Amino acid sequence: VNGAVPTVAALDPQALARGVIAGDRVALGRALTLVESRKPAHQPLAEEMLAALMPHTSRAIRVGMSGVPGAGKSTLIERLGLDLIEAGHTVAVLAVDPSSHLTGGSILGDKTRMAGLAVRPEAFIRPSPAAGSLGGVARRSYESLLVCEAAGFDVVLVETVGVGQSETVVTTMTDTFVVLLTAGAGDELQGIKRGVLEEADIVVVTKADGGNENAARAARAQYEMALHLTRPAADNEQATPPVWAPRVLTLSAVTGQGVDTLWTTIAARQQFLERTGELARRRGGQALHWLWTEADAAVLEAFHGSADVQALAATLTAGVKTGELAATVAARKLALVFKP
Ligand SMILES: Nc1nc2c(ncn2[C@@H]2O[C@H](COP(=O)(O)OP(=O)(O)OP(=O)(O)O)[C@@H](O)[C@H]2O)c(=O)[nH]1
Ligand SMILES: [Mg+2]
Repeated sequence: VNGAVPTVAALDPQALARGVIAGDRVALGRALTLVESRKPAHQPLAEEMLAALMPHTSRAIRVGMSGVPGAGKSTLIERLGLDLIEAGHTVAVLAVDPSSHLTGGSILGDKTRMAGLAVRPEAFIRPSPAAGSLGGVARRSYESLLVCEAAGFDVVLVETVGVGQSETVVTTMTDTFVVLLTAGAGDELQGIKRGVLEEADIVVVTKADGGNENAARAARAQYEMALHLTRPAADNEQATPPVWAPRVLTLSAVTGQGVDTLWTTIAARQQFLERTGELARRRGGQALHWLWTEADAAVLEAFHGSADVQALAATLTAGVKTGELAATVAARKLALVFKP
């Protein structure tokens, strides 16, 4: 399914877009490989294809799932995904993992951990693009999400590893941010960073099974208390902007108990977002975020690649090192010599 991108000459971005929209899985795999590609020759083709796909995007429920390694993200996504298919949905699973350096792909979102889901024709699982800067990996995942929407999936689940700064990056591309935690690991509060709870729309205490139910319920109460210190306890749709109060749930991805409540909570939040107009506002803001992130990256790359900048830098650095020239003054000289 991870269709290789044919040679540039053989690539027809319009035909690829038509294939994606028609639900052709080979075309989808190729389209995703194209947006993930770093080859300069692929970029204009990817851009033309995305332009053709854009009218078919923005149709799915977009959910981000974050949690430390081993928290149970893949197991939950498999369970939830299978339940959603049972209910008539189609599900795409993406991953954002900048730490991955395994053969250009990621263990995150690995199909072997979602074996039941991977074989379903109603599902599509795409591992994280190759390791790189967080911004670079996340940008590709954002484009992959758009491609999957154009392919007709009505739910997109994005798995993100909860380490470094990557845990909250899914909030720049999803409607609902689910944070997975477990009880009994001594991690109730410590180990989980404040910024993550600040951003969470739904907190899930998972692995509530096999005698772990009481610990999970206790952890849930603790997280609820902690959340209420900084977050509202009830929704307020009249406020500007409207306020969503984070929910805290317990569930087991192994027995399946509580997974239905997670979905009804995600669906309730989606209705809240639509009712209040927040969905369009949030997605518009996310699109602008990616506009400026991408523009910044492009300008920075051109700046560092500029012969003028490199030549002037070569003459300025010695003086900056010895202190004859202020670093800040040299920096402005470099910026002024740059002509795109
Ligand atoms: N008992 C129990 N075990 C679970 C549950 N969910 C996941 N596990 C187990 O926890 C381990 C890690 O689960 P994964 O789903 O791979 O966790 P992950 O968060 O995707 O991990 P990474 O992708 O490595 O970040 C596996 O051994 C699972 O079988 C659950 O609800 N109950
Ligand atoms: Mg996983």
